[in-house]
Amino acid sequence: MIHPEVRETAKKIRDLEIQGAEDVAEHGLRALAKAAESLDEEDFIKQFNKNTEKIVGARPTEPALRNGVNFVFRSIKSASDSEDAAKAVKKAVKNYIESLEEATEKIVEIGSKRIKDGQTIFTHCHSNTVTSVLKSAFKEKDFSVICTETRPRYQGRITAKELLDAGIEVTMIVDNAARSFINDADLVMTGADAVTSDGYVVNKIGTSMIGLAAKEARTSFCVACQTFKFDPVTLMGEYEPIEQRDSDEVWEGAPHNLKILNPAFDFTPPEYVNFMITDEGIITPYDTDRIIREKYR
Ligand code: RUB
Repeated sequence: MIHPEVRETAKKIRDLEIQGAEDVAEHGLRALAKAAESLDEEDFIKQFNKNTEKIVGARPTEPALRNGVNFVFRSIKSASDSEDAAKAVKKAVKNYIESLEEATEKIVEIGSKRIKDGQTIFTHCHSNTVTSVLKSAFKEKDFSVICTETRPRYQGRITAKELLDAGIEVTMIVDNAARSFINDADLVMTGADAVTSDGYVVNKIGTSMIGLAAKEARTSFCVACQTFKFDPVTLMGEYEPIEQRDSDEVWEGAPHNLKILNPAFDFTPPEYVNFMITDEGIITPYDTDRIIREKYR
């Protein structure tokens, strides 16, 4: 049985009411902890599995959530009964979320030092990690932000509102104007949903085009991201899945014979990324392989 909390959270995640990899992981795991409290004693593992599949399936390109789910599963291995297992789930979820939040705090501390007075920072989509870095930096420094609108779901508007509310000057551009404004920026900062063992950064569709423009314009490009988003399965040869979303997001009522493709994310190659701001400090995408081996094996 799928627990109502899991069903509802999975829907909110799929509909982007809950968005950004960190929030997806936190809400998804909290729903699983809630579900664990009332699962059938006899069939606990089977039912818990079904509930995790529902949450993880809501957005397949989210290793921070998947790594969290694996962490939770490891914690229930030695549970003697369903009550014990539910307690273990709750504790593991709490520990994982705390670690994720601590990682974000470290990134905020390190990342805000990278921003200087008078700079213009360019960002894409809405990353809680990036906006947290920017809001923290703004307490001591004065700078402005260019943000894309981020078609088709306009998450750039979330970024714009959040930064404006913090008092930061924000200019919004359409995604296609990225090349025209990249020279006005001192630094591009994006978040990430996943990072593969060979250093490819998976983030909102359009990130790789901005990375390419930044490389050509010699504008520094960085990614603010928790190492919890590094995907261990990519070390074992698996491809990072890219979520394909509904064509209605691109054109509702489009001609029926028109094929519309709507991938949610793309891969930015490591050579476009100057540095990454992580809970392990400033690294390059080429460090991903080492960190995955240390953290997940
Ligand atoms: C959001 C997006 C964000 C990452 C990181 O895409 O690409 O940059 O998820 O976010 P969507 P955070 O709106 O489709 O979820 O730093 O908050 O984890």
